Amino acid sequence: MRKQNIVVLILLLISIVGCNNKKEVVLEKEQKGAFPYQMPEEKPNRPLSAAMKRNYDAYFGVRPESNELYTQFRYTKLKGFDYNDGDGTISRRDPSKVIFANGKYYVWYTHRETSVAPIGIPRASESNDTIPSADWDLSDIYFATSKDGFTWEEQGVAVPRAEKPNPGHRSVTTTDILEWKGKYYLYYQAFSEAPGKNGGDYCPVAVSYANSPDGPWIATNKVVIPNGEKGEWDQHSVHDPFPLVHNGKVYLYYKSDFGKSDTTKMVRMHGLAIADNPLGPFKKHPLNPIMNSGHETTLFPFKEGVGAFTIRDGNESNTIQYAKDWVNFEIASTVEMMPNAAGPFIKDAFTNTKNGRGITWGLSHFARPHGDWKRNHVILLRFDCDLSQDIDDQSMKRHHV
Ligand code: AAL
Repeated sequence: MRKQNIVVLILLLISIVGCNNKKEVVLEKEQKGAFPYQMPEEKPNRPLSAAMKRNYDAYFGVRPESNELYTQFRYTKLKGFDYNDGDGTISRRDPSKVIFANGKYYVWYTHRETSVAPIGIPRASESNDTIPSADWDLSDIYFATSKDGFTWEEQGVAVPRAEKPNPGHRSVTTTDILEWKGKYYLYYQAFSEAPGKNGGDYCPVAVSYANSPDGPWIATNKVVIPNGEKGEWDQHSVHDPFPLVHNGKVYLYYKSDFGKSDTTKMVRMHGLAIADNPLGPFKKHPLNPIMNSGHETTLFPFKEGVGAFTIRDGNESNTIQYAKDWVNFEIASTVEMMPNAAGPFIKDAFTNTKNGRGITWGLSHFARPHGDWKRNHVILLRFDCDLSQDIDDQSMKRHHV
C-alpha cells in the first residue's frame, strides 16, 4: 500500500509541475508576438526583457512625461552682481535657500575678495594668511536682497570670519538659513585652518542668529554639528548644512567629503542631524550616510516626504531622489544640467508642512565662467525648474529647452 501511495504522490507532483509548465507555455502561447502598440500602463504578465522590467520598476516606474519629480533646468544671469569684478577677484558661491521677508527676497552666500590666486597653488598653510587655498578660503558670508529674484542688491557682510581662536576664524562659508519661531539662524562651515591643508576641507558647522534677516547676526562661536569621531565617515568634513523643519524639529542635512583624503578618490555622501532646538543639541541619524551620492545639499518638502538633488558625484549623480520618511531616499528621476549648490526658494521650508508643494526657482553657482581654469572665480545664477505640485500640465515639463 505504502509503495502505491508514494507512486501516486510522485505522479501527482509531476502532473502539477507539468501543468505549471503548461501554464508557462500557455502564457507564452497566449502572449506570443510583438509588444503591444499601446504600452500597457501596468507591468504586463508576459516575458519581459531586463530593460522592459526596469521600465515598470520603482526606479523608472514613472516616465518623465508624467513624473512630478522630473524636470529640466533653465539658467538666467543675475543683474546687480558685477560678474566681471575687474579681473574676477570676487567669488560668490554656495548660495543659501532664498527666503521672502519684509516684502523682498533674501539670499546669503560665500564671498571671497582677495588677490586672484591661480588654482593649483600649493595648499596654503595657516601661516600663509594672504594666499587663498581655495575659492572658499579667507571668506565671509554676505547677503543680498531682490524684489523679483532676477535683479539683486548686495547688502554687505552678514557673518564675518570669527575672532581667533573661535571656530571660523580662517573662513566662514557655505551657509544656509533657518527661520524658527520668528528668529533667523545661519548655519555655516567654520574653518579654523586653510581649506585643503593636509588634503581635506576639515571643518565642522557653527551657527549665528538674528531677530531680523537684515541682522545684526550674533555668532554663538559654538560648533553645533561636530566632525565625527576618528574613524567615522564624517570625521573630517561636515559641509553644506541644509536645515528644514519637519515633525516640529530641525532636520539638518549635510555632506561629508570622506575616504581617501586626496581629492581624486574622495567619496561624497550626505548625512542628517536632528534637533528640537536650532542651537542643538543635534543628534546624527543612526542610518547616516542617508544618501550615497551628490555634492552640495539641496532638498525640498514634497507631499509628505522630501525631495533631494543628487548632483555631480557618486553612482546616483544626476538624479532627483525622494524619501517619504525624510531618511530613506529612492531615486525618483534622472535629470540633466543640474544646478550646482542650488539654494531654492521654498515657500514651506519652515512650516512643518505635511504636503510640501515643491520648488520652481532659486539661485545656484557656476565656476570659472570665463573658462580660465587657472583663475578662481565663481558667480551666482538663477535656476528655474518644474518640481511643483502646482503645475497643472506635467507633460509639458520636457519641452522647455
Ligand atoms: C562647495 C561645498 C563646500 C566645500 C566647498 C565649499 O561646493 O561642497 O563649500 O567645502 O565646495
